[in-house]
Amino acid sequence: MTTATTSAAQRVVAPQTTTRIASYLLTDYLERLGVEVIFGLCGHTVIGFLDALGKSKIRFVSTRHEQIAAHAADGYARASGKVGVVLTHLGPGLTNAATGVANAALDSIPMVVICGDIPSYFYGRHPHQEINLHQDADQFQIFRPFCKRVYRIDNIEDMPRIVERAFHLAQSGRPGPVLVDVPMDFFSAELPVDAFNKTPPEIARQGIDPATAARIVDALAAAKRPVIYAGGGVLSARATLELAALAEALEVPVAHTLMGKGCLPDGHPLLMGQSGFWGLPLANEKCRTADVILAVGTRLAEANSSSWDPRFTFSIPPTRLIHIDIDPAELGRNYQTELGVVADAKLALAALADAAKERRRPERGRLREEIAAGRREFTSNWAGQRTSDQYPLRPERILNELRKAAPDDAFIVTDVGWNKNGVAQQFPITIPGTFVTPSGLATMGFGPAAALGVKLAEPKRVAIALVGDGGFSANPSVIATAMEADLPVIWVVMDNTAFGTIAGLEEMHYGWSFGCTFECKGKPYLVDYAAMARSFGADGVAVASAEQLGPALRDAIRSNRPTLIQVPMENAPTPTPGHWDINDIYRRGD
Ligand SMILES: Cc1ncc(C[n+]2csc(CCOP(=O)(O)OP(=O)(O)O)c2C)c(N)n1
Repeated sequence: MTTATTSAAQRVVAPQTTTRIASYLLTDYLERLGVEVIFGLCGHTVIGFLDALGKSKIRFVSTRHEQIAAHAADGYARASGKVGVVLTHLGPGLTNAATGVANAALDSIPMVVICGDIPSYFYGRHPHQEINLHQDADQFQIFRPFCKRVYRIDNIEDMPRIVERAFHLAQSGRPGPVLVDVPMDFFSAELPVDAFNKTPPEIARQGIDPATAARIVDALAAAKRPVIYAGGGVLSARATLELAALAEALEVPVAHTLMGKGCLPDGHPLLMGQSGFWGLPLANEKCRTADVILAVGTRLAEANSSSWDPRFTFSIPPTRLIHIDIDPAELGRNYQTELGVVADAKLALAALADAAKERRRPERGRLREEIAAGRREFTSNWAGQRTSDQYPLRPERILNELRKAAPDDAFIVTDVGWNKNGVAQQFPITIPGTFVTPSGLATMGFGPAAALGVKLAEPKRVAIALVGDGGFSANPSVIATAMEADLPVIWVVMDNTAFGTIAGLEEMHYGWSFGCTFECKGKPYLVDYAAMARSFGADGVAVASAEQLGPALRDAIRSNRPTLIQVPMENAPTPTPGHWDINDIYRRGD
């Protein structure tokens, strides 16, 4: 600072404002924020950033498709609890990434997407790959419906502030993706060396006040048929121990959503299982006939609520609903809600469990026996299939072999199809967070790519992607990335030569599966996925009988090499004890 009283000598020694190229300052800043990996794909707009990234401590995992980068960052975020970071080129890079980013958004995954854009001084003149049909340089708007915020940096001086805001917003409240769109000349611009001088605040999580906690505990304790309904928010808040403490203190049975699977270890005497269309009859029945439901960290979304039809999963009212969620928009949206609480699931459940411990545990008669019997009875429906030697294999046999071979703490990453629905319904998970699945957007292509990020976050643990042949072949270049980045992921491809789930649905309603099966010249189109894996330099195993699957899985786990196991499978539907409204829509003509 120069003032009238500053001496000439002082002026001479005053530090000069030094500057540095912005991309180097940006990578330094990302390092300071704890970013350890960025998933992405290059383009002429981002090589200025890549140059700095390559010289930093941050790892760059280069994928062959931006959707893979976004899913891998998503998987990394789920397994590590940190923000997933994605780097994309403009235009096609950004549109390719959109599916992965939208999938993360609908599953509330913290993510920051850094995207290169056209040079700022060419806005609107249609330089190479600019999207400007409605507004100059408005490609960033493509992400608007599924990002918490989209930033285009219009002044280089704003870069530090915007990047700080992006990391703050991605993680705070209900987590989600934020876009930072950077005109490529800004990566090369100069900024003062201390420009990135502010980091995101540490955020105190929102708890629940004692009076509200007492009111909820009173309601559960006094209820005749209470249910705790756990969503993915319980897992992302790492609140499973608090959930167990509350359920046990008040002897309340627990049902869960797809994302809530793993909220209590399988075999816990109060765990009923998933509700809804692909749920368990026991869970649907207890939810439907409950007098009080405490829902925590859930959207009460369609599939798990049997399209909100009161005959199947939830009948609210007369059931009284108490709902705790971090996002006020979720409260009261689908059901009449007696009490909504905006709070962090971990703090809220801990407070409830503490308040509950002071009460006498209510007498619930034969509840635990009923739960055990209900689960046993449902499982007995496919007891034969679990050990069936048939070839192509029964999907239940595949799950059985997988559960026996995979360590308890292995990550099971699914895609969509039988894999997701079957695992959610029939596969025991004992360690919270080991089931990773796409719920809200439920896109094909998630599983094979998300497993890469999961493995990177937890390199010592096994990561197995369980996927259909449709979902896998959407983007087989995940194998190249696994090889290049040395990520020994296992892909189990459940090969029914079809988009099987949809083929089955069409067959059920229309008597054929036109447009849903893989055919070539009128015959099933068989693809050698195992050979495809070998061509990438990975291991590839084609299972030729049911008994080969277990050893193939164990070998793959032992080898610690990227391995694809191709398992021919019957296209059998997943049981659907609940309801999905779409089934009433289809009409058949002649
Ligand atoms: C990108 C995308 N397109 C379409 C769908 C609709 N869809 C849901 S399940 C499914 C079939 C998946 O086939 P596959 O991966 O082979 O698994 P399977 O159903 O045979 O178990 C499709 C097409 C989707 N979820 N995502």
